[in-house]
Amino acid sequence: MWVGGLQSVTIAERSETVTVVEAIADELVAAGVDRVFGLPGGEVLALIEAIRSRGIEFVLCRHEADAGLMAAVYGKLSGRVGVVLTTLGPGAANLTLALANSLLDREPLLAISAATPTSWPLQHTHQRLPLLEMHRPLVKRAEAVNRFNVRRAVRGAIAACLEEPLGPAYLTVTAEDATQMSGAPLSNISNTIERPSLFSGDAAQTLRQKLAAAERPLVLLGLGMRSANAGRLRAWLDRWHLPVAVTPKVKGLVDETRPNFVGVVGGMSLDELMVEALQQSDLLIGLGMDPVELDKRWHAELPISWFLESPMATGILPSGDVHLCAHADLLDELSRQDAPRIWDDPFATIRERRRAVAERGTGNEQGDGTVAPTEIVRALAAIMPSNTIVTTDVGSHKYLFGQFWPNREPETFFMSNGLSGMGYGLPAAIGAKLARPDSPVLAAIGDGGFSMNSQELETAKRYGAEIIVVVLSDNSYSLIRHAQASRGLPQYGVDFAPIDTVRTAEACGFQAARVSTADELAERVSASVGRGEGLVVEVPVDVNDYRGLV
Ligand SMILES: Cc1ncc(C[n+]2csc(CCOP(=O)(O)OP(=O)(O)O)c2C)c(N)n1
Repeated sequence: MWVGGLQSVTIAERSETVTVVEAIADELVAAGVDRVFGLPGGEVLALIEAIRSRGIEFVLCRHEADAGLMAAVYGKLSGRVGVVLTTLGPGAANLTLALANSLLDREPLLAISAATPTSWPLQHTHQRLPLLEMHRPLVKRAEAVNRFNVRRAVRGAIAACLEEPLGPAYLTVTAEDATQMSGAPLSNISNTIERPSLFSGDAAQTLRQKLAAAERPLVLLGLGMRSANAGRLRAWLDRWHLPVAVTPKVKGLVDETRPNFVGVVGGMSLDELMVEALQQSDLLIGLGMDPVELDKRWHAELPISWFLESPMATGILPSGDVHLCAHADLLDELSRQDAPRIWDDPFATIRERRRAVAERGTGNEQGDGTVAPTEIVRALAAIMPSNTIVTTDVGSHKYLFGQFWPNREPETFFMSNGLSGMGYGLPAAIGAKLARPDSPVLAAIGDGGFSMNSQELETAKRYGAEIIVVVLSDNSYSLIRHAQASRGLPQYGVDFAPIDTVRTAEACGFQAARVSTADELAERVSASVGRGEGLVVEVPVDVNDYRGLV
C-alpha cells in the first residue's frame, strides 16, 4: 500500500569511490527500486549494467512511452518511485507522454535518459535535442547528472516524485559522465524526506459545524486523498452515514456497493445526473478533491469547501473556502465524535436512476453478435474477485467502466483521467500485475487504444504478467464518433477497418478468444482467472449502444 514519502534508508558508507552510473544505481537501491522499465540505446548500457549488478531488474519494453506508463503504476502500487530508462534523442522524446501522464495523473515517475555530452562540438547535431528544456515544463525537477551532483540530484529527483502531489522528475546522464568516478560522500546527505507538518487548525470543528447546518451534504473524494487513509475515511463515513461520490482515479477508496455511494463524478457516464446531484447538494465537501480529473467547470462555479492535504496536480490551490489539513488527523477527530445530525439518504433518487442505467441492457443475446456495453461490465463484475485491479484505456468504454465498475477495495482502479491519454490501459495493467502478482488484473480497452501498443502483450508474456485484457471492439474511435454526431457533423475520420485482435494477441504469445455473448465472456474470463492465466478477449460492441452513456 502507498504510504507516501521515501522510506528512511541507510546506505552503508563506502570508502571507495564508484562511477556515476554506479552511484545512480546505489541511490535507486536505497530508495527501494527493484525494477527499472525501459528500452536501451548504446549510451545507457553502462547504467543498465550498473543496475543489473546491484540486483535491479531491467524490464525491457517495446516503446518508451509504455515503459514510463508501466513504471509509474508499478511505482504507485509498490509505494516507491517508478523508474523508466531510455536512450537520448528519440528514446528521450518518446518519454513525453509518460511524463505528461505522471504529472496530471499524480503518479510517481523518475525518468532517466542519456544525453549528448556537453563537450561534443556543436556541429555534432545527430540525435541532439534540448532534452532538459523539452521536458522541464512537464516535471517537478529536471537536472543533468554528473560526477559532482549525482547523489544529490538522484535523491532530489526521487523526493520530488514522492512528494504530494506525486509526479514526475527527469534526469539526464551522458555516456561521457556515466563512467567517471564520483567521489561524493554519502554520510552528509539525508535519505529521509521531512514532511512538513500541515496546519490542521480547527478543520474538524469547521467541517462539523458546516455539516450540522447541511441537509444534503455530499463528500467528494479526489486524487489528493491517499489510500493510506481509506480505513479512517470508511470509518467516518459509515459512522456518520454520509453520502459520498468519488472521482474515477480514487475509485475503491470507498466500497461502491454500499448504500451511501452516490456515484462517480468527473466526466464519466451519467455525467449530467452526477452534476444534478452536485447541484442538489447544499454542502459539497472536497476531500482531497483535485479538479485535474474534471472536464467541466462546476468545480469553479459551485461552492465547494475544500479540505486538502496538498496542492492540486499542477501545484496550485483552488480559490475559495480552502482548509489545509492532515487528512488522517481530520478523519480520526471526526470519527471520535457523533454525527451532528441524521441525514436520511438525501440522494436516494439519484442513486436509483443510476442503478436503472447500470442494469439496462438487451439481454445476453443482441442477435447480431454484439454485447451491450453495460452487460460487459455486469458480467465481469459478477465473476472478478474484489481485489481485482481494473485498468481502462480512454474512450467510451472508460466512461462506462469509470461510472459502473463496482470497486470495493482501495488501489484497484487505474485510468488516465488527468491527461486522458489513449494507450494507457495495457501498460498500466502490466505495471499493476508486476507490482501485485497475486491480484487479478483486468484491462478494459477500446480497439483503437489496443492498436496503439498491443505489442506490449509480448512484454507482459516475457515477464509473466498474466493479465486479462478485454477489447471492446467497434471498429471506431467511438467516443469521438459520438461527439461528432452530437455536434451535427457528418461522420468522418472516426472509423477504421478491423485488425484481428485474436491473431494479434496470439502472435504475442497470449491465449485469445472472440466472444459474442456476456455469458461466454464471463465463462472464458472466469476460467482463465481460475487458472491464473492471461487472456485477451475481443467483445464486439455496437457503437450505438453507447448512446446515453457517453
Ligand atoms: C493519445 C490520444 N489521442 C487521441 C485522443 C482523443 N480520443 C479520446 S477517446 C478516443 C477514441 C478511443 O477509441 P477506442 O480506443 O476505440 O475506444 P472507444 O471510444 O471505442 O471505447 C480518441 C481518439 C486521446 N484521448 N488520446
